[in-house]
Amino acid sequence: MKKTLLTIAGFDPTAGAGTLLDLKVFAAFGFHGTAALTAVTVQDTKRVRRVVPLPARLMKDQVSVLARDIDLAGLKVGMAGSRENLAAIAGILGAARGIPKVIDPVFRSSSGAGLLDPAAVPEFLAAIRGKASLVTPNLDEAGRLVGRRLSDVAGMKRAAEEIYGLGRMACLIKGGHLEGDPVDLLYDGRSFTLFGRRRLRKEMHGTGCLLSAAILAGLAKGRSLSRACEQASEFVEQAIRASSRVGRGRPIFA
Ligand code: PXL
Repeated sequence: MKKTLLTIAGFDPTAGAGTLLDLKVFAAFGFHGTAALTAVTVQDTKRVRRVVPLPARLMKDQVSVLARDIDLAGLKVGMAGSRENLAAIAGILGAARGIPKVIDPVFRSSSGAGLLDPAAVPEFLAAIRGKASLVTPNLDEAGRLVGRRLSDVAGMKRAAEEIYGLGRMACLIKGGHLEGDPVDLLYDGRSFTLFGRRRLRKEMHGTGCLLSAAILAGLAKGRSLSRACEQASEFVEQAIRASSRVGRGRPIFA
């Protein structure tokens, strides 16, 4: 029987990010993908125009009814959309024991739209503390979690230790916005692993969603955290190379 993964995230009509993208990644790794929506966005491949969070109760019911029927092999959380949804997500994570759980903190879209109130950072941490296998902030999101700007690998290392301490969970800080070649940094509470890549000339929408979905798939296949991160990083690099411009904005995984 095919194993099933769940993404709890937002709806991007272009399918370049959010739930629609996650389902494609799960399928690419041989899983059946399911999705519970946190919010609906109005956007094209250029920018986000509107974000409407769904009622927390509706989000929670989608997950609880699904999880009573289908045994999930893992779940990921992307854009939460609202503080009420964060509180409901805390309950969902607490109930989903013994499976990999990857949290991608989505605070803002790369085109600049706010996807979660910046003042909700403490609630974000409270919701995931001790309940996730891995959290995957980018440089900006990791900076918000520790309360200072990050600009180099030494700063990322200190931040990863702090985030581990805040939440008792492994942390992969994505260095795609570092100057020069990008370096992702994994800290699992004991040691650091660096994943370096050459900077590609191409920019793609949805790389954060793609990476966290691919890591979840690797973990659900039983891979170690560092192996799952390494393979997901290679998957993202291939996806960027293969991405296409389906509209008038940035290329997506299509
Ligand atoms: O890439 C961040 C992101 C995640 N989820 C949804 C989005 C976006 C960015 O636009 O719309 C639903």
